[in-house]
Amino acid sequence: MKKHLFSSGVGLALLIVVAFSGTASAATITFSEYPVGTLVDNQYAGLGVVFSPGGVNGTLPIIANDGAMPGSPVLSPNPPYNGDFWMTFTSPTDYVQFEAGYWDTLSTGVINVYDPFATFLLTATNLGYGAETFTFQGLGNIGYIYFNSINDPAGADIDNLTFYAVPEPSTLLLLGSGLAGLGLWGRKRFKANS
Ligand SMILES: [Ca+2]
Ligand SMILES: [Ca+2]
Repeated sequence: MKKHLFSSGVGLALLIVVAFSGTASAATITFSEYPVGTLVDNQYAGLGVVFSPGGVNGTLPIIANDGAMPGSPVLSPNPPYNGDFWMTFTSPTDYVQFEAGYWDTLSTGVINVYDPFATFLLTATNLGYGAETFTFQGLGNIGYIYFNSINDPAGADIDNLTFYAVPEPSTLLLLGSGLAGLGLWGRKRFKANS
């Protein structure tokens, strides 16, 4: 009887570890993961983001050197650096942050944010010169971000893309059942001891 309780306790502990690793998953992409010159589409799909051409240049973004950006190499429109591209978040995310630049003129960037159903949420632009950090949160789930630097002199690119995955319903369910099971286990153990 005691052995059975112990093994079920280990099982529950494993369940909970899995659930928490799901809730805490964050990804930061520095674009040093692949060589300069790489055209990027689904290389980062495992982390939850894929890239596709925008409507201006119609080309995939490219990993490029940009000596004006502190974290070079960067992800640039192609050909560098004037153009546009899309980011698609394939797992639900409610927090996205990246650096963008180098901005030579105010308000030339066009950064549009959409939910997973492609409903427009907001548009942002550069409020300063140089490298600027953009953070999108509190908007609900984010599905798509459109980046366009065509109107900035010598263009602009992005770097250090960070996003957090929202726990999926199945993960929450797992966490819930794990906690409920733990409660049951505690009660059983209390009974056994008394
Ligand atoms: Ca970088
Ligand atoms: Ca520029």
